[in-house]
Amino acid sequence: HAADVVILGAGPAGLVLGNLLLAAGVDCVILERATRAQLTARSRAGFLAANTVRVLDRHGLAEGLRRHGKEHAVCEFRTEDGRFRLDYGGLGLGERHTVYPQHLLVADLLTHYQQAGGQIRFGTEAQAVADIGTSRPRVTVRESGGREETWQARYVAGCDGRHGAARRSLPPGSFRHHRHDHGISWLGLLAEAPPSLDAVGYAVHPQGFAGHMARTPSVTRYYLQTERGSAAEAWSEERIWAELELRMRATEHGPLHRGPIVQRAVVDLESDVLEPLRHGSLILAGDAASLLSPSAAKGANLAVLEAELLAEALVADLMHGDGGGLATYSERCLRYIWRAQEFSNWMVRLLHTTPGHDAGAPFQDALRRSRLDSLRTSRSHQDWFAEHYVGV
Ligand code: RFL
Repeated sequence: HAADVVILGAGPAGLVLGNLLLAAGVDCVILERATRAQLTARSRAGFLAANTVRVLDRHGLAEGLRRHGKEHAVCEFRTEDGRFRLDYGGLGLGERHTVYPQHLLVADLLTHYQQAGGQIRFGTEAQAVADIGTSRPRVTVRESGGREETWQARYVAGCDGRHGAARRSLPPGSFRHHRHDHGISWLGLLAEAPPSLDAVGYAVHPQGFAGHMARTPSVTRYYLQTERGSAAEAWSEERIWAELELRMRATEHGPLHRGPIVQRAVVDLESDVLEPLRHGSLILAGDAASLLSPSAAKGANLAVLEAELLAEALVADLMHGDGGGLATYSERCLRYIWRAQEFSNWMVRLLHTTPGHDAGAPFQDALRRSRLDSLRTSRSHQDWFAEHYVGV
């Protein structure tokens, strides 16, 4: 098998890239480990930044989110010092989020790609990418039936996430792997219940962080900070709601709309960056390039931004013989990646109390409280927050 560009992974990065290459007439194929049903049922992100919507709009990929997404521009902080709301749509650059569940976006992108005649192989797991130092890289794959095959390409786009084959295929010593474990874990929950407030809710509590994010009129995402290593199954529905109500201070600020918990999974807050993003004919985008802690909802947004940059660079190279875009792709993406990492890291420190057994904990905790106080009262701090919160 052969294609000019072999794309590994059909998440937001791989599918945006595939759609853009296809529209420009580039011969490409997407190889995806999951089945179509698995792919379009995986509920993850929901907050799309203004720039993400602009990118999707520019390429005619925003019809579903324009029709069913909801604009969102307010967040509410609940702390030991009371609560305050930031109407971030009226601050900073005046940009808003569009709330549209990631699995619906993935389904839209997939439908668009296939209707345009795009090639995709489901149930096809990339094992390794070889010969990346040449202009004929090869991808070995295993199909769900166990059959092994090889794809030959001019370029391979590694959009297969953090545990994919692209990362594994990088020659040791050829890249820097910056890693940070925040030492914090969240229990990510999906409740079949309408949102409880008309804002994103961030609750800072001595028992730990709790978060509230609307998804659709009947589904809401909640987060509960939990002990590292604790099992999601250890949380009964009763315990989840009791803990959410306690941390979100429901007695003071109003009850939560309860409903069945339909998904629960523990996420360790970790961040990493692989530098550089290009290794000869293998190029990384999305979570394969950099993982962000979910604290600031940046991952899917960066994936879309990088996919557009990569598509432009590949089209220039393959259609016009201009390799300039590919030469600077890594450097340009890394600027966005580190800005997003910086803001996500700031959010982690804003939202979590420091564990009490740490000797510096009371000092760090006082700083966090002061940081929130500044955000509550300083217009310039609020403008800074809004610009980085919605932007990528
Ligand atoms: P994806 O979406 O993980 O897609 C990678 C695809 O590659 C496939 N794959 C392989 N295919 C072939 N061969 C292999 N060897 C393969 N290995 C893997 C996988 O099956 C998959 O289909 O990566 P991509 O495209 O880079 O997109 C990244 C985003 O999915 C991710 O950053 C976001 O979901 C992060 N994130 C959020 N981002 C936001 O921008 N806003 C949010 O509100 C938000 N909320 C979240 C999130 C991530 C979460 N989790 C899962 C930690 C909430 C949560 C709970």
